[in-house]
Amino acid sequence: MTSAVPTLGTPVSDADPFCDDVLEDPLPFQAELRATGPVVYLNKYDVFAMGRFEEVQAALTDWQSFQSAAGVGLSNFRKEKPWRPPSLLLEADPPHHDAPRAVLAKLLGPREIRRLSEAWTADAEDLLDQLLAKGTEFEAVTNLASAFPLRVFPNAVGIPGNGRDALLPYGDHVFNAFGPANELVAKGAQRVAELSASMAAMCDRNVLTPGGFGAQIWEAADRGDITPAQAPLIVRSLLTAGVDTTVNGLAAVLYAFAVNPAQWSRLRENPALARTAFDEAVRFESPVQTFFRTTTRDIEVGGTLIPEGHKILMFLGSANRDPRRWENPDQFDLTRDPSGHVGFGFGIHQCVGQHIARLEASIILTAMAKRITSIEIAGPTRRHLNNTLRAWESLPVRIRRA
Ligand code: OVV
Repeated sequence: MTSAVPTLGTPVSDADPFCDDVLEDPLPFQAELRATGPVVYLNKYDVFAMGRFEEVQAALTDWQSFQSAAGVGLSNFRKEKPWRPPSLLLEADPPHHDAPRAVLAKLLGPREIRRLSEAWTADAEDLLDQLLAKGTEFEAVTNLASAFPLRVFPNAVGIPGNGRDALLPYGDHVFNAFGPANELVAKGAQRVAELSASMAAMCDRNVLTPGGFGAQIWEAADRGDITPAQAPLIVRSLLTAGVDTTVNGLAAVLYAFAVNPAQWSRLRENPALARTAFDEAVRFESPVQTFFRTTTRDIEVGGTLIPEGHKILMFLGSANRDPRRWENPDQFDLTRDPSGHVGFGFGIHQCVGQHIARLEASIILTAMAKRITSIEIAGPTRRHLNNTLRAWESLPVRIRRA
């Protein structure tokens, strides 16, 4: 392996941000990273890391110097063959990035998706009524945080019933694969051929329901906005980036409320805070913890010269907890303005599905606020370890009905 010689004076760390202990609880590592410096060289992976808000946001903004086309994981696509055909959005830069991005931005825009509100509200109310009819204690990851997105999102894309089981495990593997080739990746690799085949089948024009996002992506190809070869990969992006993320975003907000009962009261008093609550949870937990970039030139950041062609690991979760940017960053607080967090990224690659995510979250939270006076943790919680996601395996909760 070629190793960069970090500039004299650049702090060096031997820590492994992808080891189980850090994935289980990344906050102590991130506090140390921020304290160590604006840029820290990670020996173990030969990458430069950024943990402070200012530098992370600046790097995300400067896509010309910090490219995505060499991959946004540890693997450098200039040197290593990607394990799957690269995403036309996430793993691309202008100009190639722009047409796929424009197609999705239009389809997933705040006005375009309003038409989904009514049906999704009915779905949320039905799901909650059925769940609460069974009792006041339940496991909230399976029964709520996963159940709601899986009920509404695949239908909105227009994918058939069979194959849906692949969505969460495929997404889990993609997010693992952004990290190093550790045990988590090895475990996912066992099923990857089967899961990739299911995903590809769902992106086929012939199976997509008319009127859904998937069919509309193909119609964009008919218009010539994108090529027919691009269409299935753009559907794949929607299905890859749209499920595990929203599931863990919802799990994050449920957990945050369960351990901050005063904030739940605040939401009950003012359900219009549902959107703020979700963004505050995305800041607080940062379901997507990290992404890499690759330098396209020698560039100086915070006194460190980062050589061209190097991988940079940006800690979105750490930036979202940086006390230089946020007052009491470790508090989940509905009175703060969380806008400006980098939990959805920043700049030209900022999450194109964020309006869908906010719509799902605000609908389920609003329906919950009507029905539930309190929510608390009712047993041992369990994290789901992933190289990129801050995820939950199990959240047993006890609620009180209104
Ligand atoms: C943001 C994100 C995560 C994972 C996959 C993709 C995007 C994709 O475009 O495939």
